[in-house]
Amino acid sequence: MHIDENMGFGSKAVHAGAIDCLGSAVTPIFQTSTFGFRDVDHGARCFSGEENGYIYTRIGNPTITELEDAVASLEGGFGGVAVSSGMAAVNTVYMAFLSQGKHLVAHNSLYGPSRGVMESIYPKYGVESTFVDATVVENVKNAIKENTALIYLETPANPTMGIMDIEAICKIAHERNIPVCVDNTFCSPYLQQPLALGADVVLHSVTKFINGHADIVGGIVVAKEKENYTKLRSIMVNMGFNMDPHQAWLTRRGLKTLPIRMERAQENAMKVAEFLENHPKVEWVLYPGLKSHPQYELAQRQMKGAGSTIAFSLKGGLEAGKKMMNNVHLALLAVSLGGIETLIQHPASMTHSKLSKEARESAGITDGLIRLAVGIENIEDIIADLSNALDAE
Ligand code: LCS
Repeated sequence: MHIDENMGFGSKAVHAGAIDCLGSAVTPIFQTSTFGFRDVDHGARCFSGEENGYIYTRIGNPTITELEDAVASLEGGFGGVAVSSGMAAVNTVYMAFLSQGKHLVAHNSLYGPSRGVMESIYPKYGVESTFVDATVVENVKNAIKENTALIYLETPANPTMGIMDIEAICKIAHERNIPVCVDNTFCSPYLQQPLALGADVVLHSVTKFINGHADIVGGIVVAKEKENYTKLRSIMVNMGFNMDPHQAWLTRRGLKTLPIRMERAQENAMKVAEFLENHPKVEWVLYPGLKSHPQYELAQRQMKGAGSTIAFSLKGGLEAGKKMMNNVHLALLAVSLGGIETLIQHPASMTHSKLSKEARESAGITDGLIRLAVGIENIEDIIADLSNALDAE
């Protein structure tokens, strides 16, 4: 299949990166650890980079290349690097841009471990970090130091749904030659393309929307320019962060239906957000599609849709929230998001429990915050389930 760069998103989601293999409609799973060379000189040329050829699956594999090319095409980047998990993607970026004596500026509410590793592991290697409320552009500017080597955003943020102005932050960063990475997991490239807004690197936990079926864990990093792509690829290969061919194949299959899954999930999420906002037991709701969201205008400008993740809190606080979460039946009480099924979870005791209470509170992750990842089930069933759980005594 010839891919025309001018094709629509849906066509690229289906076809981009496809490898013609004996006419098969779907690229096969190259379930092999190694690849034979024609002769010793061929092997040497593959290793030196003089000739493109597969060597060993940790370094590259056609099934993985297909996924990397597809996501790079959808994000509008030079190239993609698929890795074993979203956290491997985060660490690939941290390790590619940060080293002893360097400093990171990041948003204060990130997926728990994306902040956690910076506070518990990277200081051992001489890397320092400052976490600020990056929904206020001025805060990012004020946190930049002489040794700042990376600005790291996650927008919308997990789990507070804060939204950062990618374009404005990239402008400030680039005036100082600092690269910017955006974790685009909550939007997927269907709703937001950070590279087009100025970011240098974009990453995903493909466990979420890109795969979309809650059956694999994986990650990917896409760089806008070749130089950063090469740096990221080198970390993946040498640290052994590579994805597995079977994992890549499932992810590529899931990606084909991303646009229609996302449309349905966000249509459901909008209705759920309105239901929650009007419910007498609900204290507040944060969803970028609601006018009450503090960065509603920015969301309208920066994102093509509001996505399907909602944060909310009940008037009865943590106890009321626990009762509700213990009484859902259709929704699964489970971490993760971006899949076809509705999931509900409690960040303070689950995804963000390893952060200090102080770090959580300053980032707005209150004990009462509940995160809901809306799936593609029938909306009447989702709302009935939540309504019954809210009414449970
Ligand atoms: N980035 C974001 C924004 C995430 O939400 C997650 C996982 C990761 C990176 C890490 O990806 P993983 O290694 O799990 O593929 N978020 C999860 C969550 O909110 N609940 O469970 C996992």
